[in-house]
Amino acid sequence: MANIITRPSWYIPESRVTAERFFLNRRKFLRQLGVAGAGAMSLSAIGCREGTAADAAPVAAPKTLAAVTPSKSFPAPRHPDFNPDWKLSEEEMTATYNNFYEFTLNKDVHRYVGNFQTDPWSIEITGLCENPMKVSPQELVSEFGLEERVYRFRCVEAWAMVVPWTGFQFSKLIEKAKPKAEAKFIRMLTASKPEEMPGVKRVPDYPWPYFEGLRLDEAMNPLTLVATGIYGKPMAKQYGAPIRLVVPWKYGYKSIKSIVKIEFTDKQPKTFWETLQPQEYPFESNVDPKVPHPRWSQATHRMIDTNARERTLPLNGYADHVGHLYKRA
Ligand SMILES: Nc1nc2c(c(=O)[nH]1)N[C@H]1C(S)=C(S)[C@@H](COP(=O)(O)O)O[C@H]1N2
Ligand SMILES: [Mo]
Repeated sequence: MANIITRPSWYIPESRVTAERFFLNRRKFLRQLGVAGAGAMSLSAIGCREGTAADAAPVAAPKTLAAVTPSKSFPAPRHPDFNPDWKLSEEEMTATYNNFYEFTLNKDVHRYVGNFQTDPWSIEITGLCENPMKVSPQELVSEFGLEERVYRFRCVEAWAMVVPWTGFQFSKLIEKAKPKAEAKFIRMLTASKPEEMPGVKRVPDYPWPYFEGLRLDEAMNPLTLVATGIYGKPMAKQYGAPIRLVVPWKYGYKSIKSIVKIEFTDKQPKTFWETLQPQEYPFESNVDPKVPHPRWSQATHRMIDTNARERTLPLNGYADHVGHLYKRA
C-alpha cells in the first residue's frame, strides 16, 4: 500500500483507502464543493447535473458496411458509414488529456513520452492460430491499407471525446492469422519498456505489462479497429503509438495501446484492470448508463474539450452495430 497516493483517485474504494492524509484531503475537497458523498463527485465536480444533459447521437448500422478503398498513407479516406456530422473534439485537448499509466497516472502523458521508442516495432501473433507471425505495423498497413473513421470514445471515468481514427479493421488481421476452431478469445499485451516508460517503475506493484482481452466475435466485429493514426496523421505517442486497439462500445481501458502481442486462446483471459479490481472493471465492460460504477454514476459523460454534458447511451450509441453480440438466447 506504500504508493497508494500515486494511484488515481477513482482506483481505490474509499473503504480501502488507508493513507489517512489522502483520505482526509479528499473529504475536505468534497466538503468544499458542497458534496455530501463521494459518489456524486464525478458530476458535481464539473458543476453540471444529469437533468441538463443532452442526448448523445446513436449510430445506426447499415446492413453491411460500405466498401472503402483504403490508402497506404495519410490522410486516409474517411469511411462513409463513420462520417457523422458530429463536431470533432479539439486535437489540442485529446493530445494532452490521455490515460496511459505506463507513463503517468495523470492526464499529462504527453510530457513523459519523449524517450518512448516506437520504431522499429514488432507485433507477435501467436496462440491458437494456423498462421502465427511476427510483423511490423508498416507491414500490416501495406497489406491492409488505412481508412479513417469518426468514433465516439467513452472512458469509465465519465469523460468522452469524438475523434477521427486512422487504421484497419481488426478482422483483417484475425483472418490473416487464421484462428483455430478452439480459439474463442484474444489476449493482447502492451510493450513493457521500463527504461522508456517512467510510470512502470513508479508503480511497481501494478501487474505490468498492461494486458486486455476480447471475445473473438467482439474482435471480429466490423467496428473493432486497429489504429495507427488520428486526425489524419500517424498518432502521437501518448495515444498508444505505433499501433493500438479502438473498441468504441466498451469503456476506454479495453482499447489497449502500443500492442506487442496478440494471442488466440480458448479461455477468457484476465485483464490488467480486472486483476486489480474485478468488481469495478469486469472483462466485458460494455458502456452502460444503467449500471453505475460502484463509486459514481455512468448515466452521463463530459466531453473533454467543451465540458458539455451528454446522456450516455447503451453500448455508447453503437447498439445497432453490436447489440446482437449480447442478446441472450
Ligand atoms: N497500455 C495501456 N493502454 C491503455 C491505457 C493504459 O493505461 N495503458 N489506458 C486505457 C484507458 S483507461 C483509456 S480511457 C484509453 C485512453 O485513450 P486516449 O489516451 O487515446 O484517449 O486508453 C486505454 N488503453
Ligand atoms: Mo479510461
